Amino acid sequence: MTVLVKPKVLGDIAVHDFHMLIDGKWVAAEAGETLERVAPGHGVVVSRYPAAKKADAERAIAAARRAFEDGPWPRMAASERSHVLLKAADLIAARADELAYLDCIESGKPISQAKAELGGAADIWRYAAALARDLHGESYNTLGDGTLGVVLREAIGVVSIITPWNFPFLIVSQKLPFALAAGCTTVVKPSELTSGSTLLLGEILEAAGVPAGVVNIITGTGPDVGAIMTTHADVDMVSFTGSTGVGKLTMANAAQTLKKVSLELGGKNPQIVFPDANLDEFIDAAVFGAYFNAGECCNAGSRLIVHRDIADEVVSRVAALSAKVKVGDPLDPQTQVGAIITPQHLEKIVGYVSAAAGNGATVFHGGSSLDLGLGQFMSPTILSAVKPDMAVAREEVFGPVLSVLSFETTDEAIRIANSIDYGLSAGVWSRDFDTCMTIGRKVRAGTVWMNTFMDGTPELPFGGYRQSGLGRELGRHAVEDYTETKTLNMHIGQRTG
Ligand code: TXE
Repeated sequence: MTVLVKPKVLGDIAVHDFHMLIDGKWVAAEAGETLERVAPGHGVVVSRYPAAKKADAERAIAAARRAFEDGPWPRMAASERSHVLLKAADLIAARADELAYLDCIESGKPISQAKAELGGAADIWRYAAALARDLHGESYNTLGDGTLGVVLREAIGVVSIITPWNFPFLIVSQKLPFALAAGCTTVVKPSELTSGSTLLLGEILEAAGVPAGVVNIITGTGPDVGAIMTTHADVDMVSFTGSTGVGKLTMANAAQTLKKVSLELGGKNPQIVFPDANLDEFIDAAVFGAYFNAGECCNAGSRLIVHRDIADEVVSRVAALSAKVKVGDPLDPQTQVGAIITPQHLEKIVGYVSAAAGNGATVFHGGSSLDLGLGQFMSPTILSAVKPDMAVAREEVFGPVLSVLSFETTDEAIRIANSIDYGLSAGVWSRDFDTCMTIGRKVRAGTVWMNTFMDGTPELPFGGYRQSGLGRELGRHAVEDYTETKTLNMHIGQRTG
C-alpha cells in the first residue's frame, strides 16, 4: 500500500493526503482526525496528515518493541543491515525530486536548496551503512592467562526520534540511519508542519527491505504524541531536534524512566572577523550564514562580531550583497530565500526587530515583512549597533536577521561570543593562524569554522555545548550513540582468586 493517497491538483500545486506507518501498515489516525498544512510560500493547503493521538503512539511503540524483542533486525548480520541502508540511499537518490518538492512546498525553503539537501541526505545514509559494518567492541586480557574481558556494543532498543520543520529530510537522516545501523527499532515523529518527506521515507525503507515494525512513522503534534514518545517505559532512548524549551521538557520526561537522550537544540552563532581577514570571502559567508534557509537554521551565523576598525565597511558591504539576495516563490529555481514557516513565526521575527530598534539598534537594511501576494516572507535584515545584552543578540530569532556587534580586543570578542546560553557553532575570519586557533580553542561551541562557514560532511560530528544540546550527531561515533555497552568478564579453568 502506498503512503500517498488521493493526490489532487490545485492550480499547479498538488494536495497530498498521507497515511502514517505503524507496524508495516499505512493507516489513518485511530480517531480519524487529520492535520492540514498550508504551504508557507503559497498560502494554500498542500498536505493532510493523520492527527495521531496517544493511542496511535502507543501502538507504534508496541510495534517497535515487538520488532526489537522478536524481529530479525537487531539479530541479523551487520553487513545485512548495511546492505539495506545502502539500498535506501539509492532509493532516496532516485526519488530526490519528489522528496525535495515536499520539503520545499511544506517548509517554504527554496527548491534548489531542498534538492541539495537531498543529495547530502543520501550521502549520510551511505555513511551510516559503512559505519554499520564497523560497529565493534573491545577485548582485554584482564587478569592474565585464563581470563578475558569482552566489551560489547548492543543496540540500545526502541528509539523515539522527534524532528523539526526546518530541515525535514536532512534531520531525520542525521538520526534514523545510525539508529538502524546499530540494530535499533524506532518510532519517528516529524514536525506536524512538514511531515511529507518523512512519510515518503517510510515507503522507501519498506522497498529497501526494512522489516515491519522497525520504523514506525506517526504524525501529530508535540503535546498529543511527543509527550508519550518521551515518557513511555518501552522507549529506551529519545533523539530530539527542536527548541531548547522542548528539549528541556524532553529531558525531564525521559528522566522519569532514565532514558538516554540526545538533544540538538538552538544556537546563536557568532562569526568573528578581524581586520586581516579576506573580506571578499567573509562578506559572502556572512550573507549566506545569515539568510540560508531564511535564517531558520540552528547553525545560522546570526551574530557578526566585527573588529571596530572594519565595522563600517563590513556593514555596508554586507548590506550591498544582502540587497541582491532573491527572496521569492520557493518553487522558483532562482529563489535564494523562501518563505517563513508560519504567520505566527513571522510575527515573532518582526517583533524581535522592532524591539531591537526600540532599544537603540539601527535597522541598517530590510527590517520588515514582504508582501509577495501569497504566503509570508521577510526581507533580509541587518541590525547594526547591537549591544551584547539585547534580546536580538542573545536569543534565537530563527529568521533572516543579522545582528552586528563590534569589538576591539581578541579577549573582548571571545567574551561576547561566550556571553550567551548557546554554544552550537561559531566562525572566525583571519589570515593569522594564532588568531584563528585562539578563537577556535576558547569559543565554547561544538563546531568552529575557520575562514569558512556552515559547510560539513557526514564524517564531522555535529552538536552543541551548553544549552545547544547534548551529544553529537554524525561522525564515526554516531552509531555508538544508539548502543548500550555490555561487559562480558570471562574466566577459563580454575579461578585463582
Ligand atoms: O519547535 P518545537 P517550534 C527553535 C527556533 C524556533 C523555536 C520554536 O528558535 O523559533 O524553536 O519552533 C515536537 N513533547 N527551533 O515550536 O516545538 C514538535 O512537534 C515532544 C530550533 O517548531 O521544539 C516538533 O516535532 N515533542 C531547531 C519538534 O518537537 C514535542 C529546529 C520541534 O518543535 C513537544 C526547530 C512535546 N511537548 C525550532 N512539543 C533546531 N535545533 O534547528 C513539540 N514537540
